[in-house]
Amino acid sequence: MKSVEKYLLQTIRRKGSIHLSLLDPDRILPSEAAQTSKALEAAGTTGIMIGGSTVVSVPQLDEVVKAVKDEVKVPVILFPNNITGISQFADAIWFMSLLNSDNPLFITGLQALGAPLIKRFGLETLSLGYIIVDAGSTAAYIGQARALPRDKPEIVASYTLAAQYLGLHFVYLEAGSGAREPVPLKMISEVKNTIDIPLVVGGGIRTRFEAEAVVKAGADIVVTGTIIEESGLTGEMVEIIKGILKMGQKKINRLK
Ligand code: 1GP
Repeated sequence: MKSVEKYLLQTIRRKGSIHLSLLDPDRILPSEAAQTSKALEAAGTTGIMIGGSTVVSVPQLDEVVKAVKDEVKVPVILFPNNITGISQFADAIWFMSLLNSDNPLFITGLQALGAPLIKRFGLETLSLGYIIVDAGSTAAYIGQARALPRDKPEIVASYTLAAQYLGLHFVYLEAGSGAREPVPLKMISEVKNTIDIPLVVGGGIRTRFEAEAVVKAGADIVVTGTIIEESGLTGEMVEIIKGILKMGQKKINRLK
């Protein structure tokens, strides 16, 4: 198995659940990204994801990735929304398919366009079935995602099981960056009870209470982005990481 994937799986096994930080290269200067990442690493984040719904400039993305790489030991993982989200300087890339898109471009098309470049750069790929739950989000609009009823968790669970059977290694339930509320807890637990591969949950998580609830419902990896931009590293961000690690530890204790 490749190294970033191994590290993520081992850390989930050791800590019960982990936090990944998302930085948008269009909204942060390289020096700020480096300092923020350093502080997030000290607070206990397991990795830095870099990506946004636009990525206006690839050179800017490269500068942010390089600056963060120079500052932290945790892996830097690209979270692309397009082929412009690929940087040769990262450790790995979420190689994702937007499973509930109505447009094949987002299911296999952009993947085919980006794959040769990823190979040329030698980037480690982390295969990911991506599902956008909230139809009102920017990500859903751009990715032409078909709305999934929030009160029908079994539909989302079927998509995630299909992802597992297709051989994808991770599944991501996305409420959308800055979403009013996180992915419904019932949906998370239904998915967790259906699949065996690690479950990533993100979008709209702004408090420790919400982060802990998401882990309790079954998330193995919790992603936050907006809260880092909004309040930097003050109080709540550190509390969110603490909460995720605390709930993870509880999971581990229960298994003993
Ligand atoms: C977005 O799930 C991530 O792709 C993070 O969402 O910005 O709402 O934390 P937030």
